[in-house]
Amino acid sequence: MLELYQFELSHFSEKVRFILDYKNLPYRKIEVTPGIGQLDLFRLSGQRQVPVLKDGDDLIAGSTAIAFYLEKKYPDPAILPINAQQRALTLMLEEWADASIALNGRTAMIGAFNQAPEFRKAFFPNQTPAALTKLVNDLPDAARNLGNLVASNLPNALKAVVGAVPGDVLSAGGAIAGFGSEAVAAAKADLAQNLEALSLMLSEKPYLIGDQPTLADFAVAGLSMYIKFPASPALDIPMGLKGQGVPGLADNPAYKTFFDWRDKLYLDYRKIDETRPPVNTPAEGVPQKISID
Ligand SMILES: N[C@@H](CCC(=O)N[C@@H](CS)C(=O)NCC(=O)O)C(=O)O
Repeated sequence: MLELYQFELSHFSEKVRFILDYKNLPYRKIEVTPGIGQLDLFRLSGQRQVPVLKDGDDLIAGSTAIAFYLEKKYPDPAILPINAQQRALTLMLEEWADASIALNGRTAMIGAFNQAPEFRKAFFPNQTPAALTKLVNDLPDAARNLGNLVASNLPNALKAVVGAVPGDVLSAGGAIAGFGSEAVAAAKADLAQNLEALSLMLSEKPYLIGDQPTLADFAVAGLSMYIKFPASPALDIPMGLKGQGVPGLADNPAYKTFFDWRDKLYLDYRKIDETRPPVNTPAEGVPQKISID
């Protein structure tokens, strides 16, 4: 069976999961632990980022390389159109999604994490001790060292998004360092333009190019994950994150066409992984059902 080395909360991994599901390819997810697990990944693949696909003796790193590999080895159903113009547009949109949507989405989402306490809390799996969530949320201004200590305990969900951990992950104020308000505002402005373009493109047709889904659709849908976390049960992410996203974008009615389109793509093509135990265990203090046979 195919094996996907991934973070559940990685938008590049989501792009690949979409393609695997669309092509009806069963696969086993191998959740890489951010930080330590990436050392093993480096030994395996010569680089430390997810996604990496293992197919027998073949090992492919990077979402685009994986997409092209899958298209060659498992061509039906196709994600690259035959028609030259459509194929060109597909390749162009995929690259644009990888570069613009993915990077700006990450910056804008971390900006929201820094600025909105409720959104910040949603990153913690339900089983995270209340004391730790409180510590991160109430981090005092002069707590740089404490911040780094706490950073090493940040939920894997967040580490996956931030990348390499920790060192200087948290600034003195408890915000993720390196994501200043100007960078965040610029990222949000670029995303607003992208979302407007996508909503216009999708206002009269079901897919970005032609009348079948292509690599462009799966790249855009997957890589827009951080702008608004999909509510789909196909994604095993903390419950509190589902449907949440960057204020001003995720909740903006001007982009409803886009997010409705994405919801439908999830409904039609993403599959629920039945083999993996859910990460969303009940919250602390919530009574749990115990079944006795
Ligand atoms: N160009 C790569 C980008 C992959 C990437 O950025 N992966 C992120 C997760 S979404 C990662 O592994 N981050 C951890 C790190 O950089 O240490 C692709 O298309 O797959």
